[in-house]
Amino acid sequence: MGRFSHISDVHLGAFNDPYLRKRNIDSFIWALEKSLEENVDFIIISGDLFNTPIPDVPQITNAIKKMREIVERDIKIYAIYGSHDYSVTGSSIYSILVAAGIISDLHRSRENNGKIVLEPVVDDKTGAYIYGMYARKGAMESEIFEKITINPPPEVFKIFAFHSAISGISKDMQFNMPEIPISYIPKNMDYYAGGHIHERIEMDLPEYGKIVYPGPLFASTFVDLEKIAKGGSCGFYIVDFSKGINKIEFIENEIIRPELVEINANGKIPEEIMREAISRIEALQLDGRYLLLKIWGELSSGRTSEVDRKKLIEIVKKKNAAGININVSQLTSREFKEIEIINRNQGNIELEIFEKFLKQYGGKNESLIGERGKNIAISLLNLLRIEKNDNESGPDFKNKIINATGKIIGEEEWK
Ligand SMILES: [Mn+2]
Repeated sequence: MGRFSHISDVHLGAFNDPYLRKRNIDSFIWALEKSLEENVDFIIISGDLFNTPIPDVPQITNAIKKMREIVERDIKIYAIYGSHDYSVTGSSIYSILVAAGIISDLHRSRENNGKIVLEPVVDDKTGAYIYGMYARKGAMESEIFEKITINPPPEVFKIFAFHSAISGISKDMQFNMPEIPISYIPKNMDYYAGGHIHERIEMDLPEYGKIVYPGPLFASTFVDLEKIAKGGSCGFYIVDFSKGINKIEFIENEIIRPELVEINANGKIPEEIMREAISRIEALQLDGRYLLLKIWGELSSGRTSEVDRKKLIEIVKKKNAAGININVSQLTSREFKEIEIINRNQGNIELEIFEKFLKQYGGKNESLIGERGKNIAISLLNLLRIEKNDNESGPDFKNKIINATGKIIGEEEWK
């Protein structure tokens, strides 16, 4: 008999807005306390515990303290790297927590004849066999996924933790990231602890088993918040098992339910948008509530910047709202098409450019073309974005970048 919590996509450190940032961290502390109250034997976090490899440290200190408290009560926190936790330079809070013994990283592997054999972590309290497969940015883990093999004894309770979208089952609509074919996923597990997809999915798959994505514990983007505002749920799972699963329960996180105002801007001018936004905000009871304002569509004339966000924020403040988040990422203008480019997601523009460029590239080096070439290009670009830390020496920084470059390109190809 055993019981565990399955938490995913926490994204600690997400949001610039202090109100949302605190709700995000409080959600994690709540989930840990709830797990303690429910007497779980262990906790699994299936990736994206952090929003960036090194989030703002003072902001996350309370979350780390709570994790330590849990571990001191002899409850293990098992986890895998999510696409947001990992840094090619190896500098991440996640890796520090592993080194400090607060997180038990689940990914254990060894190579055998071109295969990658995943080794289990056997939970000492329950005897559960837990396997973990990490994620990398842009689903670069898929190359390794293809080669993994698992040989568990038949009689044990088996969990497979991963942080990837699976084709045909779970699509990453929000970040538009590549998917892993289901054939790469090891069969015959009792529980698949999924992460990465910001959507709650629970399904039984023949030959596999129970596949569960809790979705985000709270939220890390406007889209996540929008889903909650529209009545969607966020939270985590508590699972009871013996030889197989006995019970699965979703614990809903009710920390906030934002109010959503959506304005269709098609064929309107900025003054009309402002008038509509103000009258709709004025009609709301906003005391202590958080407002999401989404303005989308194509303005018939004028610039998107003429939608006066400062003024809207002032109005919402006067109504004692907890805050406001204005989203104009899908607002364009017929007159000023260039604005459309500015509003498009930066990552998508980069991907598009690399894709186009790779099609023109006439080189023979196979590792530099196709998906792999694209992944290498994106990873190198991300690497070059990293700035030197205040306390880091020049040569240390240089070595870190050179080593990471070697890892991205593949050491052999350097020689
Ligand atoms: Mn995530």
